[in-house]
Amino acid sequence: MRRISLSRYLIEEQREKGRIDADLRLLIEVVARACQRISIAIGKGELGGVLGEAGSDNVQGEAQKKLDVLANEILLEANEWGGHLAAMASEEMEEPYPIPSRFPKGGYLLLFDPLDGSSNIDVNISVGTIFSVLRRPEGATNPDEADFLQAGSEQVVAGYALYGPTTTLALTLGNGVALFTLDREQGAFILTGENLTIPPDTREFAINVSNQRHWEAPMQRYVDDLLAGKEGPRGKDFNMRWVASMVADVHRILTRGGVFMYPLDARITQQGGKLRLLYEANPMAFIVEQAGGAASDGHQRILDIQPQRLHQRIPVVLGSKNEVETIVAYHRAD
Ligand code: AHM
Ligand code: MG
Repeated sequence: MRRISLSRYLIEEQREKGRIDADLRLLIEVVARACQRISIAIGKGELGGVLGEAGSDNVQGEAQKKLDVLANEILLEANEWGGHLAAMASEEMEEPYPIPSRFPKGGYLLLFDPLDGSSNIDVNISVGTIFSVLRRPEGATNPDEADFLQAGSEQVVAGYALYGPTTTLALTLGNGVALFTLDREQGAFILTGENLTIPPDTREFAINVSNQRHWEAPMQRYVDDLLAGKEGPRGKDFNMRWVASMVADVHRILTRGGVFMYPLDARITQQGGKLRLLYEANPMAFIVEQAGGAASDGHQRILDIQPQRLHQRIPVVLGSKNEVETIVAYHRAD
């Protein structure tokens, strides 16, 4: 493995392979730099005075943590002046964030969940940042919500930073998935994995099983069959893992396979699910597909869904391809 920096990786993707343009390269560099700053803030923990509640609610009515707010500000501030973006949208903001008029505008839209896994911040468990990049639609000089409503298959770049024992950055430019590890002394992301591949079969699943009684019938049946193990219809034992930070759960799947599920639940039917389509499900689905896995809402491919709203939520099933297909078959049989 060539231990090259993210900067060099991106230069090669631009110069030799022509896969990205200079603006997209700058965009990814800036997001990665913002993630480094978030990583430093998280690493200080209590000593940095960043733990605990911010005392406000976000657009989804969820209590914001200080780090949710800080990570959002870091990403906005880092990305607003470079000239590569036309607008941004975030889990933490009701409306899209326009690029201030004193700065030039570019051809891309950036969406993010600045700090995913908020319930894990105060207990020193891994959290992450998820991001997705779309093209600014032709003629959209001041992009509004409608300009962000593009199917996941339109994404040009997606990635996440995982703030765990090490900080890692998974990135897809639509041609496989590369992994970078933050070298804290150098202050640079270094390439540590290329062409990541999710094994098609698995014996590991991730779901918040405490919600089982609220799920729809096919998901209840599927998990019952997993729990029945060797003696059940699946004929093998399954292991369960649930970090409750989607980034960490997806990263485990990218590393060794598995399925991750956040299904529809009777208490959140109105909302359509728990996870957000545009800045959680879509970027993760893009990454997982690029690693040979699959991502579905139980019925259709996530990347094919036409979004209706910026903060739309959907059920999510993603990971090892054959297992995702098995889950879709349970839904079809219903
Ligand atoms: P968040 O964006 O507010 O942090 O919520 C999303 C998180 C996911 O990271 C995780 O998979 C899920 O919510 C955990 O939910 P639960 O607390 O129900 O286990
Ligand atoms: Mg989230």
